[in-house]
Amino acid sequence: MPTYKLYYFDVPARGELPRIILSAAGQPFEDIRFSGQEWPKYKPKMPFGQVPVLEVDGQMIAQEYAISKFLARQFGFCSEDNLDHAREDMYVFLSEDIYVKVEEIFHTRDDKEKSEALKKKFVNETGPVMLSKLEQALSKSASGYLVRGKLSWADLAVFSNLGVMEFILPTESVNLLEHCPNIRRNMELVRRNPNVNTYLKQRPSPNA
Ligand SMILES: N[C@@H](CCC(=O)N[C@@H](CS)C(=O)NCC(=O)O)C(=O)O
Repeated sequence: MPTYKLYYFDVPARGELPRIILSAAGQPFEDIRFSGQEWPKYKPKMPFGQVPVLEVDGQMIAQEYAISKFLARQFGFCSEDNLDHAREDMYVFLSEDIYVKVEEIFHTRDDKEKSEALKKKFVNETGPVMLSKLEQALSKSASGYLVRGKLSWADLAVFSNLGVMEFILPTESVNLLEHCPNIRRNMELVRRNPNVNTYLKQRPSPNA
């Protein structure tokens, strides 16, 4: 049985999808969280000098989506069918596009004017368009899941990436998701998954 260690800062962000996939699988793992002050101690040990990094039996894997796809395959959250697999990826990377916009707003927070302009554009233009595509896809799903009528890494990625949106832009996210009942239902399905729910209850509160 492989052993898993996940290295990331003590915030959700890019470490959260791997943590959620491991948790959804019911797979015990060492959740190695650190502060910005502690980071220089870890950085030289990471393959690309960045995190998240997954250590599997001593092998270090970098890049959030390489880690997440490996874990999704390992634990049955990826379709074997090539076309369904591409459809899962399509939603994973749509949620990543949303993540990137939100991350940009967060990273420019010290430049109030720039950050506010980016936020305004996201809240009024890009965000609603991207969310509407997801909402449209989910409105056709009887099960509430994105692909194959069952939980896949696409649902977990949406939950994780939109969770970051809710964390960075709490008030704006309530308004953005108000008209997206099917996204809210999808996220609720993931939140109520017993393994995910256990993880969420014991997850340390983020210190962004
Ligand atoms: N494309 C990489 C990006 C990794 C990345 O930007 N990691 C940041 C944290 S989100 C990091 O390690 N920053 C510290 C540093 O670069 O020294 C991924 O998806 O994993």
